[in-house]
Amino acid sequence: MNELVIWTLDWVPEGPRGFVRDLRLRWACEEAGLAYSVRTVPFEGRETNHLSQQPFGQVPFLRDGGLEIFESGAGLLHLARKSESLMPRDPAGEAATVQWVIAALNSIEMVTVPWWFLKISGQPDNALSGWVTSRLDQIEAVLAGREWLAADRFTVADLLMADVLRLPDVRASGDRPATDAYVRRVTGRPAFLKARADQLAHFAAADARRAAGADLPRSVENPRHK
Ligand SMILES: N[C@@H](CCC(=O)N[C@@H](CS)C(=O)NCC(=O)O)C(=O)O
Repeated sequence: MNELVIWTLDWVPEGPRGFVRDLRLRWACEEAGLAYSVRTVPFEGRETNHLSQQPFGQVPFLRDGGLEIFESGAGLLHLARKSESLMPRDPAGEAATVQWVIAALNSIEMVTVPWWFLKISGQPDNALSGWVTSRLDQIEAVLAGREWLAADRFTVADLLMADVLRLPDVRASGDRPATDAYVRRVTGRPAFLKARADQLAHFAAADARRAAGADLPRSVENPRHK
């Protein structure tokens, strides 16, 4: 059976909860109504304990039958090929969706993540601040003129762009009303709310098991799509 399996960490500290990137894949599966389960690799030793599945020691990665795919963007595009709800089937709509998926990763997140990392490492005004401001202003100008990034409808490009833009430090970095409205609109979708709640529940359950001294499970069935 070609069961979709999303891999994440068995536990993380409070800070990243609700933002661990398995949420992107959960969210896409929820949008598309695809059945999936969630399995885990240990947080302790993550740098080396799953390098055969994710060569950078990170999560998420996805299994689909005999296929294993790492990088959340690659996983999203794989899921988008399974469901028109995530990506239109006409060539123009598909090209626009892929283009904005890459833009979210390579033109926005590529700047915001290192900026954020320097910020939380004690350099709030770091060398990347100007670059972040300019990229966020540019995407603000795009979003001021349209509701969705591609094909005049929700696509996986919106899922990813909103996930990149919703980071609290990014949201707090300036007054950008179109971006705020966009992030609210996209993250108000029931599929996002369910994916986020499920991720939070997953880590809360891990807290409870750790407190009880029990082993953390490697597999968590998704209750909705079993
Ligand atoms: N480019 C990767 C980034 C993955 C990533 O940053 N994963 C984080 C969780 S959201 C992680 O595994 N962090 C643990 C670590 O780097 O040690 C992707 O999009 O999949």
